[in-house]
Amino acid sequence: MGTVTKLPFEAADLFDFAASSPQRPERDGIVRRRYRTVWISDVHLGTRGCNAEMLIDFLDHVDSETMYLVGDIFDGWQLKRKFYWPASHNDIVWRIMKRAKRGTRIVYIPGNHDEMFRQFTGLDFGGVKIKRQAIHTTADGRRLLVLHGDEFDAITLSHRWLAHAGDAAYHVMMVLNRWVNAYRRAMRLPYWSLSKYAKHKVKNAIEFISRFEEIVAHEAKVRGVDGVIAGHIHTADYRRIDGVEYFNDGDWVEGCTALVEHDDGRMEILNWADEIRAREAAETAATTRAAA
Ligand SMILES: [Mn+2]
Repeated sequence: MGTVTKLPFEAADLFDFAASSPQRPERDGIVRRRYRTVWISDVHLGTRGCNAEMLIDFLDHVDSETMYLVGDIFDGWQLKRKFYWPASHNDIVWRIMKRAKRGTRIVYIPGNHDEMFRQFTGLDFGGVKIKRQAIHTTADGRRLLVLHGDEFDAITLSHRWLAHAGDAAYHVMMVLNRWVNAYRRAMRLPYWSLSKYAKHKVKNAIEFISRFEEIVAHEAKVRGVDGVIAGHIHTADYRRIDGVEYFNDGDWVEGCTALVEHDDGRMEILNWADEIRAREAAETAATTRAAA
């Protein structure tokens, strides 16, 4: 009695994340990658669709000087209908706020599902700056317009059919359909049109995506910037359209992707499921080597 139990860490250490340098293992052995910039969007916190575990893993392994939250981070529409808020969704908000506290510049550009935050445009919440749009300058001096993308819905949806026939997904579907029905014939089952079922949806989706990409790129051209970064359509992509760079950081519902900028201005789309697989394979290999 009378002796003070010494904790294995200083309380201040818990908040001393700024001290961690690039690629340096932390106390828990996690190597954190460091990028110049990270863009994520379409997390849809407050819905069952949100892949929170995957995003938590991403946030635990990736650091950046600047982080853009490119809209639809929260899903206010769903939350209003049916309140759904598991602890993991809190963990994400907490991790982002913690990042702001330890010095990451965070810009939050609300989308259409979290439009309620647009009323706070220009304000700063504990280091998270809320903006309607932003211009990001890369390390090599390219100027990129950052926006969510729903501002083009009216135009995208009003231009219906822009036949991008001969697209790969459609043809794969046709081949698949033949196989399915060859099998069904062999099993004496009636014909069932997979392609007919999917054709309509796939065609419309592809038309919508390419239309969206072209319209957003056109806006960038009009604005006189070198490129544009958007979210909204849940389709990660990099394309050069009419002399303008088009980036989409994807989503954390299905794709689980982020867009990152390396220190030299090089851009990359990270598919986090692939990154986890690669990490686990490397860990297994290391364990096997150690055991040998
Ligand atoms: Mn959206």
